[in-house]
Amino acid sequence: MSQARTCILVGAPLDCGKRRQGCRMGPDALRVAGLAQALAALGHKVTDRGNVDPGPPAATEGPAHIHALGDTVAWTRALNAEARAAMPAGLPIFMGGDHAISLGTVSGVAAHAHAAGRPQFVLWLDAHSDFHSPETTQSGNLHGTPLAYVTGQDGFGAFPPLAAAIPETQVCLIGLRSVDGAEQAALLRTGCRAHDMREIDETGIAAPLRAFLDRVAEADGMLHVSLDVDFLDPAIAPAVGTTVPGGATFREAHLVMEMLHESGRVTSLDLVELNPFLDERGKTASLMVDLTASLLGRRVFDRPTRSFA
Ligand code: EXY
Ligand code: MN
Ligand code: MN
Ligand code: MN
Repeated sequence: MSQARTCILVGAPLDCGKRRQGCRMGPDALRVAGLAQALAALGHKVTDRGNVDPGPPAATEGPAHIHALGDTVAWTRALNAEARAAMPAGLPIFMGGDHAISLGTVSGVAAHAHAAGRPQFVLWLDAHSDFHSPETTQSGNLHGTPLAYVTGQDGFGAFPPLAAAIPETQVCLIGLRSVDGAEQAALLRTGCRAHDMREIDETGIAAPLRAFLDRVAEADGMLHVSLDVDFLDPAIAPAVGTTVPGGATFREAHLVMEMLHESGRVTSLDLVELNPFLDERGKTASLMVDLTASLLGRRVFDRPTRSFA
């Protein structure tokens, strides 16, 4: 087993980034599925900071069709502060809650990296690009906006100003198969590396990931991984409200996590969109735990850490 880490579990039962409810049960489902025990069994020190309390909704204005804007702004402030506090203490694992948690978690880790003078990179594992702004979203669901916010796109005036926007060239998306027109246009204007499942079908999932990890290593970067349940194929991970057929297979997902472990670059993690109300006897929650264990070093056969630089 490689270096023991201090893993800091943070519950973020945010369930207001969309209308279908259930993600508020995500943190406890991951706890019941044995996340802490799986990491401790690998030799890591695990602390659970409980669930974040976002406080009252923020008094804010925004487009009328946006769902729960005040609540989501309050969550963003609270999770940004939680991320800044957790980063110096170890590897924070933010347990969602829907993907709107990343408005706060990713902006917080980016603020920490900026203060430390380190470049922040983001790997977005998701069927969706989550690259809408409150002005471009048709659904009004803010879980479809976090990556646009943390890279400094326009339209987030209701949200806290960023301490540091993440350069789009330091963002890699893998697993895409549901991207709206406005998101495509916005992504094309940026330097984000966006890899859809058609490309993965042709090249395999390792090629674009290895190229990205080489860049993180060359820059001596910090890497935040944001894992949305719907990155995975619905057949193996049904417990999410936004399933899209043709997702990552069990082995593709574990390969990604194993390569991330071997890179030695991961400094923070989101586990999002788990809706236990839609699960089948906990199989999705258990898979998310197993994938996190692979990210933290679980192997059939131990192998030297391979440098990607
Ligand atoms: N692009 C669609 C929307 O904006 O509503 C779907 C977004 C799904 C977002 C989930 C969290 O990944
Ligand atoms: Mn997402
Ligand atoms: Mn998604
Ligand atoms: Mn820009």
